Amino acid sequence: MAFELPALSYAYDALEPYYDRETLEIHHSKHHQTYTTKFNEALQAAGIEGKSVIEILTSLDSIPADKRTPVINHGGGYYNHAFFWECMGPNGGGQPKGDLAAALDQRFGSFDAFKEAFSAKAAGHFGSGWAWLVLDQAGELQITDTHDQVSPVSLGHVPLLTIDVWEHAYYLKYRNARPEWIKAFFEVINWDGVSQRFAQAKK
Ligand code: MN3
Repeated sequence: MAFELPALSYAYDALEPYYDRETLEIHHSKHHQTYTTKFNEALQAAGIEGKSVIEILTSLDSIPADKRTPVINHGGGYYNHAFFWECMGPNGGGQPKGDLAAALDQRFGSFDAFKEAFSAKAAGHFGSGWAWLVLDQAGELQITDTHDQVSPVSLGHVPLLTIDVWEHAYYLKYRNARPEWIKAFFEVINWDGVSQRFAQAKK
């Protein structure tokens, strides 16, 4: 059973003006579709079937070395983008509430301090990649970044929030101004979803 491009839970123009319709449509229907197609090709080449994407990304060592890189690149691209879409929503922005808000305050000092640190990680990432809020193997909140399409699940981390900082994610609207894209991203974060993942991971 081949992987399929996951549908968005909102319309292509639902995140305007922060994330413009044209960028979102191309990002989802072209970029994410290509990762999905090439992920299926990579799995076929490696003789992998019947596994979930999480199972695949957490057992990369079991893939023959000469077949592994396309699975990392396209499997990560498939998973990271599906995760990224869930991090945004039309009624997003603002600040988290409840346990997640308390945990961010405890770990980073305040929501504003978290926002500053996450934004700095995303802005400072060299080249293509992602910035993440994760729970590490010790269950601690960490701000991390990954290169290209490496996924935190392959590192034993539980992802809670991510921003795509590949140029394809923002160049049409924000051109080279990655910090403007990061600022806009905070206006569309679906904090309810982040809180649900945090609660689930803490169980
Ligand atoms: Mn992307």
